Amino acid sequence: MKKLLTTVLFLTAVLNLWAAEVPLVANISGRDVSSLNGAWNYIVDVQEEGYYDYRMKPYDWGFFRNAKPQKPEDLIEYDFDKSPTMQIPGDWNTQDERLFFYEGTVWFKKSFEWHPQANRRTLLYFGAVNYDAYVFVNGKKAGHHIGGFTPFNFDVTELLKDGENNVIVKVDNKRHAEDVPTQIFDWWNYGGITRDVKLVSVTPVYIENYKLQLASLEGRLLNFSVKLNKAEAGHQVTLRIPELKISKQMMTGEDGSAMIAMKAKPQLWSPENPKLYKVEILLGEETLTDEIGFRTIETRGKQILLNGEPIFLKGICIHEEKPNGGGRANSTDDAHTLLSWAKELGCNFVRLAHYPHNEYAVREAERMGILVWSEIPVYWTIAWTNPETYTNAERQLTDMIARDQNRANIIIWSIANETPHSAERDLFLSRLSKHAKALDDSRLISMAMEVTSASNYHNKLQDNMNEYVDVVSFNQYVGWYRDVNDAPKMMWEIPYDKPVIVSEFGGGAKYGLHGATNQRWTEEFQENLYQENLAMLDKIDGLAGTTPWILKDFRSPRRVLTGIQDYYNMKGLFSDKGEKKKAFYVLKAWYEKK
Ligand code: GCB
Repeated sequence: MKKLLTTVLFLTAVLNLWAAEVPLVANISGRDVSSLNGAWNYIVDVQEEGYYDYRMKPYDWGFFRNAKPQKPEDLIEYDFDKSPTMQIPGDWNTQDERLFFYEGTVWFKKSFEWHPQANRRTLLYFGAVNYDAYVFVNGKKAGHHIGGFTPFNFDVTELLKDGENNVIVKVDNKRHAEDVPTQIFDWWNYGGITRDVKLVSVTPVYIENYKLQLASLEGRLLNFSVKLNKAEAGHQVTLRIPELKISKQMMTGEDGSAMIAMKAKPQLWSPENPKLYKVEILLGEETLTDEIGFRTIETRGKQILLNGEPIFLKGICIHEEKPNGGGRANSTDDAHTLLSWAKELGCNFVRLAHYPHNEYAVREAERMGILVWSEIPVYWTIAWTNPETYTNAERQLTDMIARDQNRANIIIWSIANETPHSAERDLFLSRLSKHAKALDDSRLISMAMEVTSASNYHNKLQDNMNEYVDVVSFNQYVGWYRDVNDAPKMMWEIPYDKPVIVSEFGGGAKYGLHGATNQRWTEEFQENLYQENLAMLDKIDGLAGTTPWILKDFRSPRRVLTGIQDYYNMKGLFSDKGEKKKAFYVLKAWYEKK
């Protein structure tokens, strides 16, 4: 009897505690999901009272228990159900005035009905939480995740019950030197559950990820590979592309994956013809549907070739911020507005700075025929020698690629922005570059390098990371942070036989402020800066594209000049409200000639 009791107790403990982070499921929009978006209760917890006791030890009776008084004399000093609500997905800074500058901890709670189905498992998926998230389901820990811009999911099957359930998330967006990004950066540190939350219903064995690509133009060979969540042989997977009359079956091997190559003559995806094919992947009774485009991207000497033809990348940098001061962008509509502005400018390319943007943005760009540079927030002075910092950066890179590896429009994975030279940094970045190539050798690797100064107007790019990139990119602020009015005299030497992208240049202007061309912050100053910079760019040998800084003014805590910046970086070609500054027309005219 005693033994039985021990076994029962042991099993209960194991089952109760069993929840795990599992590798990311790709193509979330093609899955059987229930949304947990909407109103979530929240409690601002400056001192993390909900997590630590008064001796600063994590305690069992934290807010994640969602406790309620059982007797009149019970003391419980919080109540989610009496606390205010905010919309999820959404940042807290723009939904509660008190939280505009807040960086710290906020708890969120969502209650929902759930009816477990036999022979199905349930994953709890977050599109992104900035930055540090502890997730609890019905009072039990489901998992912990760091990194503010990539998705993650936990298998919470054993934590859910029939009827009412709750998810509680402790979100902390305090900055730390060893984080990715590090302590200082030039954008708003929007906190909260900033992207969709979903419950994903899957079969015990399910398709975790897949890759479908045009391998080469010659012979038009498509490569398909698929990976199940379990390393099990003998599962039949079917790939169908009805419009191409393709229907192929394959069996998984012992590692739970399968691969197949097939001949096909798809129309090629390009900015002029962003053709996507409906693709179905079947495993047992489950069908996963996606829309996939086929193209090739490669370099030849100093050229970038899309589908075998040289292309000039007419780009612009974009931050993931809603137009009109609305905080973090998180929908197809937001993406559509921003990308339409880029189109109006004449762009065929965007640099989604400085972190992976939401999946809606990447997919909308793909439908609109806009090529994408996607990057991780290895920005400025990262803790290069800290092994955990490296693991964190690599994890963000892995998840960015896992989420978006089937997007035809993504042509560049970027691993860093403006990082200071050192042997430690070279080691860190070279490892990231090798990791990206190992996961995906079908795209180009780049990073935004720096040339900080010139002697006698001669600028030379010298960076050991040259070996580890396919495209040499660099940011430069001639006319703004340096050498005002000297752009016409500048010469550039890029001693590498690789395509060159000027991944940033620009200057600030307040929409509607007019004056002389040498008066800072006027539209005329910015207009002149663009004229001079574009003439300078025309003299760079091997220039294959540019992404000026930036599409729209965006919030930044670094930008404190009252009356001009008011916490906005003003380098946008559009104001925050979508008004075009004069420099917009200069760049547009230049792109029309390219
Ligand atoms: C840069 C950074 C970017 C900044 C920009 C600026 O070099 O890459 O994140 O916002 O300059 O405006 O100073």
